[in-house]
Amino acid sequence: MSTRAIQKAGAPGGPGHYLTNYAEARRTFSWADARLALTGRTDPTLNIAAETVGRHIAQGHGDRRAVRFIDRHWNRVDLTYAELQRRSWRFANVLRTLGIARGASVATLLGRVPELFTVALGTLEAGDVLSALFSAFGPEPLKTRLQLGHVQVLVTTEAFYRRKVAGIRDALPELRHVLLVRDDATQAMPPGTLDLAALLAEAAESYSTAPTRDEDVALLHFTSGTTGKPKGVTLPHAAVIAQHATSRMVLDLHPGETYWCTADPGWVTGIAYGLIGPLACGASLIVDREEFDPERWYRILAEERVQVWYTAPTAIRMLMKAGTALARAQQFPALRHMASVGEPLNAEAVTWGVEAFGRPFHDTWWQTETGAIMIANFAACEVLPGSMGRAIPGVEARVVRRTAAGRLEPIESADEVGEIALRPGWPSMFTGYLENPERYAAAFADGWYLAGDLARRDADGHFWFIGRTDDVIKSAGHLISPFEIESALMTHPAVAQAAVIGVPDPIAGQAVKAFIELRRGFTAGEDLRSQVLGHARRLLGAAVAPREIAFSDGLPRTRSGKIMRRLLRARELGLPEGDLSTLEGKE
Ligand code: 6R9
Repeated sequence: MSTRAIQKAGAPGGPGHYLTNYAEARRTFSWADARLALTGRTDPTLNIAAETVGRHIAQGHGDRRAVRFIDRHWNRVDLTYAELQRRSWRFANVLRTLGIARGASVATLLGRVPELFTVALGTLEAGDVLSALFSAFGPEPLKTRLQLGHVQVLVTTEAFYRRKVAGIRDALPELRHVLLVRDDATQAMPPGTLDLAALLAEAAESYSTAPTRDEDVALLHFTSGTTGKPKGVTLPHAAVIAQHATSRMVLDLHPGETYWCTADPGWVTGIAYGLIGPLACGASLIVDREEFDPERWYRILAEERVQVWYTAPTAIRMLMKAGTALARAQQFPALRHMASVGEPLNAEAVTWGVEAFGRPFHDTWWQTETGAIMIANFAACEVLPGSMGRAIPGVEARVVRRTAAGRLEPIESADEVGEIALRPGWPSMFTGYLENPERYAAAFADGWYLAGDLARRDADGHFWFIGRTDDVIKSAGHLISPFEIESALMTHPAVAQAAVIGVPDPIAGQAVKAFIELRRGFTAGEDLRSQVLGHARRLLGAAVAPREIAFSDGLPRTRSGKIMRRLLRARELGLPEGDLSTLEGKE
């Protein structure tokens, strides 16, 4: 735990850090001030779209570049803040013309394309709820989420529609409209769809922003649990206050700076820090439409003169694997701050940053439920490689244990592992799990929100990640529910029972491994393995389907017949099986 701290010099010639003295920032920070710094008002109304885009136009920065999209052929498309506003207003009008009422759910199933920004901001302008879905999902997880979210409008591409949505459309009676980004305008539209570009072209270009209140739901993100369906996490419009404040305090992002968040919009980071937070800061965003490629990424960092970069451990480890020389072949004089999120950032990855870029990666911790970064290594502070950092100003975070009397109490010693607990009261905290108040209530006890992550906390308040309290898998930064994968596997006629665990993977952190028991009459073998794997990929999408399938004669079960994933994992990893009370976890 006592990895050597990386001391840092200030950023020569760069802007001063927003947070220079941690202790003082904790003493003086208030969410009321953070709100005022964003909106300039104290009344409890605000709208994310107005605070991220409209505000800069009102302040005379409409001509500033808001986003630059880079495509496969290195063509760049730039949108100014003013253009973003015009497009989002048009989309808000499209929703009204289609008869969509305020508060309805609008989902996107899109890659990192300009239309994503139009639809996301337009939906928020209109006071509707944005749900950005992961475009690598297959039809099954999409169906579950579109149903759970009562989604009325889906915006997707023609290709995604044909491949993933057309086949489940009958199961989505609440889905009123599907709007398509067209690949080929000469082809006929699939039945039951509308052309997004045509609707935007006909729509009026001005819109009066919906007067949403702080607590009105703005965003719906799906996250995974151990059992049952995914959880629909609702975040309020006030989330922008915390996303803005942390984009400044943690990402140290200044107006006009070039910023690159590599997260996909289908996960919470891609919306909170790939769109809302940095736009609220008045930054200039880089969006790469392509998938990961080391040379491409270095070229983007160098040519675009990226100043602040927010990425993830899996990507960093892939860059490390491609070799330090590749990074060193380029110069990154503009790059002044690098941060990471989503999975444990190993100490080697932090220090590799120094080797390759002359500066460490700054780990940050948060969750869909917290809506914004909660624990972080700050730009102006020394970095302890392997530590997630300290609680942000405005948030009290501890690790807690349960006393014999059943109460939660903070642990004072770094020697003891406990669960991360946060005192509620920050503006981006989730307002509920959709239609699951019991699960929401269960996340709170004794005045704490319990995050479901295990950690140690040292005397200076640095958090060191240990693991999760549940069986949820984090692979390449994506939160994956074992239950959802098991359910999909069990729809194959040969599969009687399935159990899914995460196994260590040097790059992705964890990889998904499935164990299956066969029905009578089926024989284990390579043929069947690839059939079941193909079936899982078709239903789930390759990004979340198991990487490995093993046949099992008898999966370990509790007396009540529940599969013991923890025991399975202990056996797989060669860990002691003895203490089954801990292996069982707290399902
Ligand atoms: C933002 C995001 C949340 C879970 C979280 C934890 C893991 C996130 C981490 C980290 C170790 C970090 N996690 N950041 N683990 N170190 N710096 O990722 O949200 O998809 O909801 O996942 O991810 O387990 O509880 P989400």
